[in-house]
Amino acid sequence: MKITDAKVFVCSPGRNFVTLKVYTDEGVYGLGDATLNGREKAVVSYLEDYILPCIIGRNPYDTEDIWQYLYRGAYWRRGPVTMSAIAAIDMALWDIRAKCAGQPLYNLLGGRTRDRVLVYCHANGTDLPHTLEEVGRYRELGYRAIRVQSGIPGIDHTYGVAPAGTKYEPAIRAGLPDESACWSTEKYLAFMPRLFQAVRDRFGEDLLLLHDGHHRLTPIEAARLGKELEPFHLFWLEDLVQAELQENFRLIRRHTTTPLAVGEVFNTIYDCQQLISEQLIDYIRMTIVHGGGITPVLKTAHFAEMYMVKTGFHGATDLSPVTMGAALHFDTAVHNFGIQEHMPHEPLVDEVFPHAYHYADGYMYPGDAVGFGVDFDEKLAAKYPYQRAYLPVNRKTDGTMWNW
Ligand code: EZ4
Ligand code: CO
Repeated sequence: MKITDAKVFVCSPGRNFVTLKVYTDEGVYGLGDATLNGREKAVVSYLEDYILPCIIGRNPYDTEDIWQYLYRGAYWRRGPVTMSAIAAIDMALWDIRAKCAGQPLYNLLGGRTRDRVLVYCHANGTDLPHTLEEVGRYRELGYRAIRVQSGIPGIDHTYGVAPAGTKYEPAIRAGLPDESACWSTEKYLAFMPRLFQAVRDRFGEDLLLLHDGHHRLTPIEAARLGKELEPFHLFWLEDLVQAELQENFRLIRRHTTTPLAVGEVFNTIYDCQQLISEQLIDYIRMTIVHGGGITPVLKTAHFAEMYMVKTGFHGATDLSPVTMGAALHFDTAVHNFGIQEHMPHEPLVDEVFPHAYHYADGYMYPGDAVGFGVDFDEKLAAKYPYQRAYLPVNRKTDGTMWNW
């Protein structure tokens, strides 16, 4: 079998997605997601100008050699643009392999190790009463695991919380980044124990509770937060600190038993090998699209399994249904799966990417279609051209630039 052609599609059915389609001489095609939120066109160029010409004529079964060729052969390694582009190719080739075998992808990755995939949703409110209302609403929808984010008294606009009457969405279609987010560590740390106390008082111990700190604390502040939230038994605290320095986590770990998750911005095993081998985290979030594809993320998961670190894949709306489909097959097959983030796409996105996976009663199911079970409606997608969009940026209350 040979790769005969490959095309990149950029569409914006409510938000931007970059989708790769790889064609073969046997009429089977594969899909890959290449979306890098806020930097979409850099990946398009990486694919079209540099990678695609190198894979035409290759045997699509050679996923290992093609991955190594794209990773090693570029000389310049790693980074989100490079790794998202390589990921798209790798995903498409695994999709082709599974379709040619007439099998759902999970049967090529180890088969079923579970019947269903535990997911967590996002509840966010402008203030504490609104957040409690949202947690209650998601609990009614059947979710067992809920990420709780709340507006903080004294801070106008914080991460993960949408302005009243809108939905949280991690990119804004506009000319320039939104600079309205603002940050005060003191106010945040003072509020968090009150928030989780209120959630446990209202809903009891059964719900699995998660929270995303979005890289804003120093290690000692993160240690304090983990310690103070221990009575509320969180499922995890995510991205408390920026993670360029893996040693950061030694200090946090020394002080708290609250489980830690990190890695949605990671691109290779080298971003987390120390975190995993020193058992400084409990969940690794690097997922297929930003982690270079199925080939390397499978190796990372197997490495993590040795250290009892579980997967907890990123699954925000900026990861397309192609990634979600591939991730759900992966989640079904690997033994050390922990949880999967689920931030449902808008109905129009689901129409552009028809898929076999579904949500029911707190879990997701990959479906039994061949490949990832995700398709792409090119005609419908063409009606929604690319629109420039940025993630917001964040400053401290005195104007200092900080992590969003
Ligand atoms: O900020 O997907 O856990 N989820 C997150 C997301 C990320 C966005 C970045 O594009 O942190 O909201
Ligand atoms: Co996050």
